[in-house]
Amino acid sequence: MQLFRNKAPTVVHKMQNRLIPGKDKPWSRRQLMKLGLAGAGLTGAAIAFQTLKPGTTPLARVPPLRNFDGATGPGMNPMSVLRDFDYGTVKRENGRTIREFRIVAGTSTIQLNSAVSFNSWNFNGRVPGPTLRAKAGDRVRVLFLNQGGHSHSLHFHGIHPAEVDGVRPVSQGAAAIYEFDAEPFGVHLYHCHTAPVTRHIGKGLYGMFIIDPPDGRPPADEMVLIMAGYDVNEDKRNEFYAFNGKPDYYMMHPIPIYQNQLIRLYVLNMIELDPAATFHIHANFFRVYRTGMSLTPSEQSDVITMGTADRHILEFSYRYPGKYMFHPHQDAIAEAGCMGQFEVISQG
Ligand SMILES: [Cu+2]
Repeated sequence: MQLFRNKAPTVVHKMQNRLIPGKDKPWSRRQLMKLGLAGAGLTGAAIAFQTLKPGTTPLARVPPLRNFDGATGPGMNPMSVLRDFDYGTVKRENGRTIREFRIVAGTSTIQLNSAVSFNSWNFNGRVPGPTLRAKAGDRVRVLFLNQGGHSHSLHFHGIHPAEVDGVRPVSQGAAAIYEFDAEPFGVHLYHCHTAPVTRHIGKGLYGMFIIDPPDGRPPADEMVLIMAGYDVNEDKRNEFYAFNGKPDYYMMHPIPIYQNQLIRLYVLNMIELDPAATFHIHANFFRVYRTGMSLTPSEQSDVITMGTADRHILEFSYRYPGKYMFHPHQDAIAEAGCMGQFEVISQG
């Protein structure tokens, strides 16, 4: 068993793009010039970066991941997406915490099954994009570089001024900075908002944006599940569905969790072209924190209906060891790839 500190950057996100320096290093003035960002409010020098220190948070028990195949292409592994939280690089400016994220739009191929590959448009080489995580009241600064084959943008959900709402296309090779306060706390999302938006999201340009409450949440084994669809023949219908990018992945590779351990799921429905999807777990009930905007649950259920862009925190623990499926209760969606299972490991 491994112990992971809750609310800490346990996994270092590996940037796929060489233009972008490691997250602990500042962008040099030269790199900023190259990206067209110099003079846009950033001073390349005198930026002291530091990694978020986890502090003295209690511990949650998280099973180690056994060997899982990485055959889905670089950055396209749902198991590495699952518990990967990008806390950005943190620095202080005028007494405030600034959390800086780097997002690069690009293209790469996802193998949906042994026969079908899909030319994705994505953020940082992965579908879904990185799960960005801040604390309520932080200042969020997102450095966006478009290296994709089309114009793209970054539109965040949350409360912010119009000029950083991300509906203005950023052309190929260009960069933009989006800066705003992290509010309100909850589970949010970001996605490309360049028309036709359905196509840009359907190609893979979306990710989760978590704003933690000021005092955090109780320790838990936290994970992200994002539902999405793939319209591979462009007939305005989804032929495939997936959790975290890859159809049926968690059926073939069950998610290990411990018996009686509090699980905190951050669930987002990013399925375009279908009006809604449900989310159901087997042999259990979850507590629902709608949009993650409360510290007390509003209801309990074993199935919840989510329109496109709906997202919630679902908490539960499994009493008995064994394998338990989770999936939308619309079986046509589940059987086309949006299905997975937990493997509950005995604590006896
Ligand atoms: Cu786009």
